[in-house]
Amino acid sequence: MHLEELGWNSYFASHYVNGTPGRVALATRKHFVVWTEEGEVEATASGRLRHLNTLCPCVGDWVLLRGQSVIESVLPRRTELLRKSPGKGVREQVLAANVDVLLVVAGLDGDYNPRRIERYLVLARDSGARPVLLLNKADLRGDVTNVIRAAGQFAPGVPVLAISALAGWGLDELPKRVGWGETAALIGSSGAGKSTILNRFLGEDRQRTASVRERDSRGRHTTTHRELVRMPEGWFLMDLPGLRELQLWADPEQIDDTFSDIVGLAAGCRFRDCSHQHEPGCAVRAAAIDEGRLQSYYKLKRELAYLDRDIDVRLARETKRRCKIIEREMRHHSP
Ligand SMILES: Nc1nc2c(ncn2[C@@H]2O[C@H](COP(=O)(O)OP(=O)(O)O)[C@@H](O)[C@H]2O)c(=O)[nH]1
Ligand SMILES: [Mg+2]
Ligand SMILES: [Zn+2]
Repeated sequence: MHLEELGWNSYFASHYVNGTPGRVALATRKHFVVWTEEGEVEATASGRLRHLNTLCPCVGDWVLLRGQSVIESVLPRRTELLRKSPGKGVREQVLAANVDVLLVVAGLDGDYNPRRIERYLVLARDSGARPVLLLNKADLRGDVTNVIRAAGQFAPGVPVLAISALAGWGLDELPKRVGWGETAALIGSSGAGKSTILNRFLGEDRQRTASVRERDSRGRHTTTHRELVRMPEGWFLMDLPGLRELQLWADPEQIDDTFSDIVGLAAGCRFRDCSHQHEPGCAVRAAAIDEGRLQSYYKLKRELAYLDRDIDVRLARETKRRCKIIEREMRHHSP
């Protein structure tokens, strides 16, 4: 298989040094499945790489292999899906690399929540991928046209598709959004229907996919790992399962793209620092922006501002610690 068929392009070529280029199709803590021109190989990370914890290979990455099975380096990523690592501490977690189209899946059932979708859209925008909103379980709703129209309000500029993965309709539109050699990833709350969508694309015919490693008793693809799956049309699909919480790790500026309607209106407020609460001449109030959406905008802004501050505090602490170590070592070595 040619590298281009795996998504290789001039960007990655410009960073090529030496070794065998390959794409990480599946990553666990220590083992990697890598696709190369010669085929699929099982690889491990080199000792050097394992000690640089920032550049741990993840699914979607382009890597350079030494010999047949040692990952020597990770090529710079074109896009990077990040979230704040769950639990205590201020740390980022890379969910996937080099995703071109991020499919934000939301189920049109009792769990439907525009505020959560906004959160995923901020992540998408920050990653550099193109977002597409998939409103799944449309079979449960009679008023799909209205739902799509409403989604257009809180997801300005984002293509919205209503689909039913269960009934199998609406999905034909999807491959048209993803170019040849491009990679799409499914993201969204548990239960939204991501696995059902992936199964639809895999179809009954198991030959459709290059690698299906895990199947449950009913023969369905069950994703426990994030894994690249190649579609016969030449694009890639990846499920990002198991995100029980999505804490953002993004540049606060990135919020503005997701809330471009509010930002656009705010330019017309009388006061430059308008809080859009009770000020006279407030264009945001005048436009009667949905209150929930406005609050969501503030909440995400605050969240990322706090994150920024925490990162600064942590960096300061880390720098201080390093300086102390260096000072101590210098004292140690001075005659
Ligand atoms: N009514 C309806 N149910 C669906 C649809 N897609 C998925 N489901 C159901 O929603 C549940 C969760 O689906 P799953 O694909 O496992 O969600 P995931 O957690 O996002 O992977 C399952 O019971 C599916 O059968 C759909 O289009 N319509
Ligand atoms: Mg799933
Ligand atoms: Zn205002």
